[in-house]
Amino acid sequence: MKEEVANIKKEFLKEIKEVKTEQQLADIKVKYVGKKGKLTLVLRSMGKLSPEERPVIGSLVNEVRDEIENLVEEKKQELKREELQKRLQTEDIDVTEPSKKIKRGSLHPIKQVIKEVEEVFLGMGYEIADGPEIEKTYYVFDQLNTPIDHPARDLQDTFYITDDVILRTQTSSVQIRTMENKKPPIKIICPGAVYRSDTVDATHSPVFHQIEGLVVDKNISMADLKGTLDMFAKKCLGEKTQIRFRPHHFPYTEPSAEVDVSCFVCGGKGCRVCKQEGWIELLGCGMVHPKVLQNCGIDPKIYSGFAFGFGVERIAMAKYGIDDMRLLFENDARFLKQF
Ligand code: 2NM
Repeated sequence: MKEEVANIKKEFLKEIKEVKTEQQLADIKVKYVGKKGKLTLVLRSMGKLSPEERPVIGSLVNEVRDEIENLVEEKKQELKREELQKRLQTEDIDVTEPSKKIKRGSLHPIKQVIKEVEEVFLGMGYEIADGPEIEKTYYVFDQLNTPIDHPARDLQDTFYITDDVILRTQTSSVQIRTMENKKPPIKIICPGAVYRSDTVDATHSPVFHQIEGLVVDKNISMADLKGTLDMFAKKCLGEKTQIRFRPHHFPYTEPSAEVDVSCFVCGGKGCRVCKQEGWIELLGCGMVHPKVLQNCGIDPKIYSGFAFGFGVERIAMAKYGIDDMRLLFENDARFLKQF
């Protein structure tokens, strides 16, 4: 049996010399030391041997098996080196070849408008604030001086989670939280998603985006509000843009106004975008109601403030000439690619 093992080893050494590929190497390994390999079969047939011979042959077989496994591993490394050498000689890389063009996405038009507006207000010394979209009615209605029977609180208009937790219908809750936590001077804008129980159509969506602004300090007047909004309109919509104020009512501001801008498409002559009016409704605003300041622990005898808010989708639609709000939420790449 010793001789048999020696022959197997000899045969193996001859065969491994001829090996050219990793597959051949793997086959040889199986042939000699695999489950049904030649050497393994010797080990299996050891039952025939005498008890004295068994350990001698056993350790010989183990020795040869280790040797074979080592040689296979060495050969494997050798083949790998040869393969690499071959590739280094045959493949050359043209480092001057232009790389594949990466397809770059772009910001969603809503995000683009938000960023532009943020830039303008950052330039005027404002900070950007945000807060939760799931919000307590306390922050969205109570603190904003909205009466208990006000239609804005209606189940028809607002998504209620519980009696006193809702999806925020405006971002003013962020401004309440800021006023409660920080002493004036306060100069913030709050961009973010808001939710209203509206049916989807060309001009409505149950989720849309708002930007609200708030300034609270000593001696803040309506003149500051007007100057700020005039600057904002000119920076965002063009230097020729004019604004006009129309009286309005909000529970949280007094006086309150709606602000229109001269049409930034036709300049005021009348066109499709402004529906021949020459003016486009831009936002709502007013002087923060003394009760709201008081609610937040700010003394209205010392401080005053202004606030404003607008819907981002409406502005984006006017700015980019989009006639259906649904396009902004469908996320069809063919549409989005245009901006
Ligand atoms: C608007 C219009 C007018 C507003 C008021 C406040 C606060 F918290 F200071 F009272 N935040 N936002 C406000 C005022 C929002 O959006 C159309």
